[in-house]
Amino acid sequence: MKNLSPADAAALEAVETREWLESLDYVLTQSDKGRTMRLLDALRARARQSGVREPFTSTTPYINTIAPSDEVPVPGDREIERRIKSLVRWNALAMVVRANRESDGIGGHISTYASSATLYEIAFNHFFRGKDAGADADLIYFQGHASPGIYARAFLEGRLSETDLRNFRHELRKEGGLASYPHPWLMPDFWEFPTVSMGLGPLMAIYQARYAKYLENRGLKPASDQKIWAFLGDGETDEPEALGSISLAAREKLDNLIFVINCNLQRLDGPVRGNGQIIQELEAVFRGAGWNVIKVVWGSDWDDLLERDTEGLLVRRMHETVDGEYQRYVVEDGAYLRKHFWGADPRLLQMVSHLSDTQLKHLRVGGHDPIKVYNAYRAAVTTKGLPTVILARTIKGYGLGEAGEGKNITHQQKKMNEADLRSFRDRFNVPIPDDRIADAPFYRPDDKSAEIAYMKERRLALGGFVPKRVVAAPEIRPAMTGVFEEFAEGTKGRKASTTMVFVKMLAKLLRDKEIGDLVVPIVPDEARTFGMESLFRAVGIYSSIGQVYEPVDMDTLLYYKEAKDGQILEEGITEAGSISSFIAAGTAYASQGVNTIPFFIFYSMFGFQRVGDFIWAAADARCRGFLLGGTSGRTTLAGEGLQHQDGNSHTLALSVPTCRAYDPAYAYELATIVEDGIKRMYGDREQCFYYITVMNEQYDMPAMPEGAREGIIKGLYRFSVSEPNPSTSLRARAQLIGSGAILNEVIKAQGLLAKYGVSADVWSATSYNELYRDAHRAERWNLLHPTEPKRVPYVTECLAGTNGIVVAASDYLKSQPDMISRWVGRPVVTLGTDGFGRSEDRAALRDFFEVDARHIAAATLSALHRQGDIDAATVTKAFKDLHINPEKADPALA
Ligand SMILES: Cc1ncc(C[n+]2csc(CCOP(=O)(O)OP(=O)(O)O)c2C)c(N)n1
Ligand SMILES: [Mg+2]
Repeated sequence: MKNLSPADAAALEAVETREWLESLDYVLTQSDKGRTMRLLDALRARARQSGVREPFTSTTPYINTIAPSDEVPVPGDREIERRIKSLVRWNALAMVVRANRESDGIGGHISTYASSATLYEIAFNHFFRGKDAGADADLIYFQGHASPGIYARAFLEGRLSETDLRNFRHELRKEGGLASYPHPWLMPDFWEFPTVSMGLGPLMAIYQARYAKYLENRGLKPASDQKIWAFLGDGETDEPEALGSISLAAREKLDNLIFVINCNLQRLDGPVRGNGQIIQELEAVFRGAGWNVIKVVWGSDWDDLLERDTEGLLVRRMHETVDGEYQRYVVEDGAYLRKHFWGADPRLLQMVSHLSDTQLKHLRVGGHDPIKVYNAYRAAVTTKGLPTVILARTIKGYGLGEAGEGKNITHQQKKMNEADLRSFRDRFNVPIPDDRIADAPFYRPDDKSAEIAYMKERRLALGGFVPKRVVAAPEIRPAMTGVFEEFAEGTKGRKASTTMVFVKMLAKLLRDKEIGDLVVPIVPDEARTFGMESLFRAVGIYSSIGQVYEPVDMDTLLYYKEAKDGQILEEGITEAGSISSFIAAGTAYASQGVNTIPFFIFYSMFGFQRVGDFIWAAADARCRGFLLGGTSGRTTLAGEGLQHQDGNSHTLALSVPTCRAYDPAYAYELATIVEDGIKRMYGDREQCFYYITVMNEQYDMPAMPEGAREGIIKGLYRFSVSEPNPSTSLRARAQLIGSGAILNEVIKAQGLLAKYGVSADVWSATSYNELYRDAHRAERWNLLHPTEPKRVPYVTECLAGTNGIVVAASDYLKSQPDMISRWVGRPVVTLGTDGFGRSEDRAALRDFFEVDARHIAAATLSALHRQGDIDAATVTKAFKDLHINPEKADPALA
């Protein structure tokens, strides 16, 4: 061969290739696929022995994974299904077009659903199981931007009215409207899972699937055939959250999980991988992670061409064509395709010589072919032992033609003129007469029509309509006797941290007869940090396969016990994964019908500011449970420095409307909050979840003062009163407010101030956020009811009968105490920890941030002097005694 001319060598190679392929075909027809595999293995081994080094490949050829010979026909009536799909398409488009005609710029998306209609319709008619399927009911994460299609189907099903559709993106209209995207907060009977912040859906779906297995393995849910479906965009997979945990899904053998990636090759601005192939790239990533990958690239029209591709030319051409070119072929005509795709090789041109340009143009891609999609789903739902991803090639804006199909502007296309509408109608055969087309009217055939009857019949057979959100779990009113009482007594001289108290409380809750089983501790590899290792042995760490090794600490009391029915979700170092488990557990009262109560404890700095978008989605999803920000407090977490010391999270928590955030100092405060929280969320069904910061500083926990309960929950109560000093004027008084570990500094400051003749009461502010919300509620009510007696904010009520300057110190941003200053009725001096943390011990940190007892006392005296309540000599002396350096750098920017 070496001496041959290039042309002869190529010809010889072609002959050789053909002979080999014919041999392979022979084996394929004569024996089974196993024989073929063995033969290929033998060839590979021989080549290796002779020094052939195959390049590593994690992909398969750019063709469908399922061979046509393995396909089954789609059951049911294809013609009716096609008509239904066309009607859904039309109404989805009309909804967006009309919304934008009425209010320019209101938004909405046509192209996403246009590309995924077949992916959804096949699932709706044949796969998705509704709530009536009980434990088998599927959980479905719809692609956020496909919502118009989901609404349009619900309209045809008779679940949404024409008014609802007209009020798409007009939620505030009198009759109500439809939310832009899947938001359970806004449509609690419809949407189950928020998905529109890209990347969150796929990650939450993985942990949802894992949580379903957890519930089954722990006996909290019957074994089922439930599937968790996540529909996502190909562009969305660039979000790290989308692919970040796919290895977990394979490791956990989540065969209840199906990803459907709508590979329309485009995102918002342009192609996802213009210079490459997103389908191949995703295949490599998912295969490498151990998923079952099903590529649905080509429609049935291509089967015959591929069958005739005896030399592998077409497959090679498919493989070498980049996505940017594929996108171009969508917008160009058949002649262009013939020239540029098929024209690459005369033999390819020959292969399609029997097809007209129009036929060439209309060779369908896989994601628009019901047979291909049906067979992919069929394979997915029967796959055992591993998760499945379906990579479906579609066309963005399918059917929009000139108005946007495959164009780079298509994602944003929301307006269509009469001609555009007419051609869309013609393409999908929607029975709207010419004289009405310009209005883009909604269209719903009569209830008795074959289409509507068919849709309903199919959904009935599959367990009812989807999406549908149902709260299936009963309300519970646990007595929790013996769980919280001891914390009201304090530690009687023994030192403890609020973290230790929390862990003890959690251990008792886990043993509670009524709700012990429902408690779900979640931790991202910080259990030892929080002193939770005693729980390992007590309730076990969840492992879907139990423990197949003898742990290194087997002979110790607190060994690392993994068990199939283990209760702790030890997630490893993933706050994003852990919060996804939290969301699955905290919404299980609806999605799985089980009232699980999650307690997710994490390094507080890596909570709100790291996974804040998930926490927002948790609120949207109507999540319940407890988030515990551990090692919190900018000056309370010693040593760890700038990235670890949290002074921010309460401010971030304020932004989440249903999040009740608390910064307790003492055991009884924490106990009161947790007990109240469980009752509120699971008994009263209040729609909220908790964020509680707990600290690692150890100190004596006092007994609960009489009558403190209500104040603890509302956010403020008086901890101690000191009588006015008879030797000074009555005005030399102060009301000192502290929270978290800084409360102890405030109490010390109370003692320091006494030396300067200032008597001070001490208050514990367990939640500035709650005080602020309460005050605004009252203020708003007053504003709207100008002639009625005023409502008094709780914080005003608390401080109304008191005297003296108000000084509030926090281990968080000064904005926390600042939030109540408007309602106190007199100036408030606020101390807080604005700025970057430092690696130091607590004393140095509190000096640096000016929140220790000395600075609290000095701030009080300084303010008292300014308002004329103490003289200059006293404050000057105090500054000297307390070693206050007035020229010290401002920690806010140091
Ligand atoms: C976190 C996040 N970033 C940005 C957006 C804005 N956005 C909405 S859709 C979109 C493009 C979607 O492309 P793709 O995932 O491929 O979905 P397709 O519409 O093509 O099916 C973008 C950038 C978002 N919704 N969420
Ligand atoms: Mg896309």
